Amino acid sequence: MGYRVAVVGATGNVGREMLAILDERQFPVDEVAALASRRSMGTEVSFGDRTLRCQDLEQFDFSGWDIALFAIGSEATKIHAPRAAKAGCVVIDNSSLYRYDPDVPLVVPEVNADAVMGYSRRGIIANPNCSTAQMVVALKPLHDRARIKRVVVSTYQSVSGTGKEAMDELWNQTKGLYVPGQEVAPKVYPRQIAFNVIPHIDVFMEDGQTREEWKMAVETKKILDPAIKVTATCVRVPVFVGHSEAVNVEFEEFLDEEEARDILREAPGCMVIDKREPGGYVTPIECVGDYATFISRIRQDPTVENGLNMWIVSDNLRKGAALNAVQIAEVLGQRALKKG
Ligand code: 11C
Repeated sequence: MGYRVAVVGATGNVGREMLAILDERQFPVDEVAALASRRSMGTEVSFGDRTLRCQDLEQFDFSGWDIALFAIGSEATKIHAPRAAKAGCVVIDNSSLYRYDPDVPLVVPEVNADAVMGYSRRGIIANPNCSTAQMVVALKPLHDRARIKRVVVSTYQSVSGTGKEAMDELWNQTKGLYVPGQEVAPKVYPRQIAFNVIPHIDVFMEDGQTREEWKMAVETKKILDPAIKVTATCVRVPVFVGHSEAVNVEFEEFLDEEEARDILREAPGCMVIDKREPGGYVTPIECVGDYATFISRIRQDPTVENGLNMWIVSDNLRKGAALNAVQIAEVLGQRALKKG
């Protein structure tokens, strides 16, 4: 006996990945519903070798459904997630709407799987921001060994984090630069993204940081340890899929780079590719379609007492979103919503 699972936002970048990963990981389903806004009603999406026709989210009755994986904007989530939870369907939400609610667990299974049980408070579990998810997977085993005090992170985030329109903008702008008269003006982003980098993701806050930068700090505290200080600079780069992060970590205790490498090699969800030679590291292109969080360039930072530097790369649509959501569903299935 399997679960009845609804994927909400099934036509989007993340929704499609959710369907692909449910199938790849053979999540035990009896039935899958693909839900989308009315204008996508009837659109066909793939679920393994099957084709699902999208149903109208507005009209969908969640009664009798076990789990809903939400990958839509916060405004629509605000209406439909409580409606699903009230009908008894546990919501795993990829938006930022509930992440900071103390009654909603924010979960990365490799880090705080036990927190899943907090689902019972509101019937909702939140999925973190993509740049946070991959970072905490790598930080957790190192924190367990040497206690992290402070993290300084600079991100190199792909345009798929913004959505399909942004991917089209990068593609069309890049092509347009080579064809006189076909230049494409910035629309999704405030500056040209082709052959450029933009130090701005999400909205600006009063203190000058962006909300993406704020999220990385606040979410790391909620998932891993409230004592860890995080300062971030988040940058959009002309890459289609895969977020990269240059991470500087300061620990309470000394941690040798060799030991850090060994710890990360054994850690769940982590894959170390770290040869000190040209190409002996991971770039976003190699991580696309993979589940792992890749760690390269692990090295001592001699400018602080107990410092390490590293380079962390992952598929932002997978570990940063869809995979993490399906992993949460797996934990929920094992620990709470047992079937069969
Ligand atoms: C980006 N990290 O790359 C964002 C996308 O809070 O879930 C995900 C935003 C979020 O633009």
